[in-house]
Amino acid sequence: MEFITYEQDGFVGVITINRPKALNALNSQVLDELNETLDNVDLDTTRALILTGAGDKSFVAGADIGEMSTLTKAEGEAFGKKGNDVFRKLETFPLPVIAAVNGFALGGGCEISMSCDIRICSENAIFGQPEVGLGITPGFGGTQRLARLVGAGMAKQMIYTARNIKADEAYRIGLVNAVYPAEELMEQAKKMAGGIAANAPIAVRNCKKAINDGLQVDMDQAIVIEEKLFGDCFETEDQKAGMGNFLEKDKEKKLKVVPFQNK
Ligand code: DAK
Repeated sequence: MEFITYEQDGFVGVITINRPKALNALNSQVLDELNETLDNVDLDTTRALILTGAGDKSFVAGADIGEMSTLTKAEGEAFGKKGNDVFRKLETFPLPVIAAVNGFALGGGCEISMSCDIRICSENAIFGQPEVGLGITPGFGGTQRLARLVGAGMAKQMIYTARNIKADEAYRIGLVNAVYPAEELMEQAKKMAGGIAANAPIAVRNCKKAINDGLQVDMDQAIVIEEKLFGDCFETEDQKAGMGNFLEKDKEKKLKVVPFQNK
């Protein structure tokens, strides 16, 4: 692959968008390669993913403006679908995905980070949805995911004004969970991913599905979704070992990683 690198570090997979000359802007090839990378993640040996950008300046500076500038309506739609399909694949991926935002996260960059489960960023990170300044609306789910994450009022302000915000403001409005010095960002992302990977994988996957699916429906339906996914954990090795360790009061054993069981 030319623009995506994938490294496996224990149970954690690190996906890097690697097009630093264009500040990791998303062109069709990047989207295709990202799609293929996700398809190739080994779900038996991986428990969490980290998504980041190459270099120390940019996470993703948006969709590729050069490529988009000449699109016809039909091509624009096809490009939008390609992006939306990959972003949705990330959002519904069976493993948790942490966005380690190491610089610019503009337009499609902000949007791809919002397709991840959790966002942490470096102190030099800049978030924004500048699309209205380019004569378009956010096209990779920005109007929907930003409003769900930070509330409609704040999302509308960011999108209508096209004003970028710095890391501390992104933290204040709840767009990111934590801000770290740039040199600590990946270490902290790996620490968080490792913490997730130490827990029962089927339970973690089911939690992701319960939260995501439950947010799309009313509370009565959401509780039914949770019940099903809760029930689904029983009779797994993870559930037997996790509860058995507690009941045996074996602290050492309790702290051990529960053996992975794929379903
Ligand atoms: N696309 C293509 N190239 C980009 C780019 C981008 N988004 N952002 C940066 N680059 C390239 C620059 O052209 C430059 O290339 P060279 O001239 O060196 O060849 C190189 O990266 C370095 O950029 P700068 O020289 O500009 O670096 P600075 O530090 O001066 O400025 C910057 C950094 C991030 C402030 C600036 O590059 C900038 O404003 N970039 C554009 C940011 C932006 O507006 N992003 C949002 C793009 S719109 C849709 C689906 C999705 C979308 C739309 C429709 N459909 C459903 C159809 C999404 C839209 C967007 O994301």
